[in-house]
Amino acid sequence: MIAFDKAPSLCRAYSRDFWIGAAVNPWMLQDAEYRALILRHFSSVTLENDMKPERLLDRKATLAGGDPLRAQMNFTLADRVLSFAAEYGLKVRFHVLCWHNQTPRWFFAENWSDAPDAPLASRETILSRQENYIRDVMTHVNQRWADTVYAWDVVNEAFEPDQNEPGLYRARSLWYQTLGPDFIPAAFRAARRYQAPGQQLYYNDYNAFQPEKRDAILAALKTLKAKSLIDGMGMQGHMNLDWPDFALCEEAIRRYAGLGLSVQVTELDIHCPGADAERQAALADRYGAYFAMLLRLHREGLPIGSVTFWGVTDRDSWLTGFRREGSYPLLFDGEKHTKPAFDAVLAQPDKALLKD
Ligand code: 9MR
Repeated sequence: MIAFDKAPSLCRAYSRDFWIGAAVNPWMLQDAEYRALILRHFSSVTLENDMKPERLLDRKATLAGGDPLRAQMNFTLADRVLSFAAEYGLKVRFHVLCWHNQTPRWFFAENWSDAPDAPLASRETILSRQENYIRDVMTHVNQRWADTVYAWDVVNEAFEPDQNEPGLYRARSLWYQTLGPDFIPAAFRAARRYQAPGQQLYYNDYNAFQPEKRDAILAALKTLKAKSLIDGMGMQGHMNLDWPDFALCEEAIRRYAGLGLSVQVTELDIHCPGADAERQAALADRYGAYFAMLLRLHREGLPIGSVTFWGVTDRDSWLTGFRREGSYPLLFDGEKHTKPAFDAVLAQPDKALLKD
């Protein structure tokens, strides 16, 4: 357990393999220690919340704009992080364009109404709003930061086996309710039009290793890939100490890559319900085994481009609030000291080298 600034750089240790990222929040960039930690150990960042539609969309400005098909956005916070990243040479994963969650209902309602029971707008209206939203966001970002953003989460979490919908589509999504399964190809078609050269378009989901869900995702991505609309699969990677079996993760990575897609781990964390030495040692073993697997696959030639942790320290992890029993899931503790899990992850590239 040493201070973050005494430890060898994590992203440098992985520089011949993949980018190592973290989900960050704009406030961290105002904090000298967080800034230093991020710049030392990570080569990629994702905004944890501030590029989501709920944060970008501005209803007042949309109403004032008077266009029923074109929403207005406020990019103040997103721009701040993008210009920080560009200044310091960090790469950015853009999260996220189309998601059922954290997109306000008014975006789907007739006349942009925010009444809870307002009728949903027509299919044609939503298709135009989707196209306009994707165009306006991507054009704004790419005007100044085309070289900084390397991947776009175009669609997130569209499948949900628990809802028994044909194709396992998430029935309760307002994207699905207004456009049906077409919302996915429509989103990717728009994103292809406005992406900058070199940027990759991703589908992103959690539990993407689970066979039933994996197969539903694979079926949809195969069609997208056949039309050259997609470049990669984002496997979020929210895991536990004893779940899932990494053999399932490996199998899934091979299947997605088998479609000709790149694979990124986009939201990695391993829920750990205690800060005690025993559980933190178990966490370290688990992270070590996971990165050993990723390195083995990468060195075998699988296109794994980046691995992003969902948070920076245990104190800022979403799991700390989400899990009633508390959680200590990341590589740095609340004091920004490295944990055994950090050492385990840091050690893997050298270990893999010995095996080469
Ligand atoms: O970490 C995010 C948390 O701060 C938000 O409250 C939450 C709300 O939906 O979203 C969290 O991030 C999610 C990500 O955007 C998509 N995959 C699951 C992540 C964890 O819930």
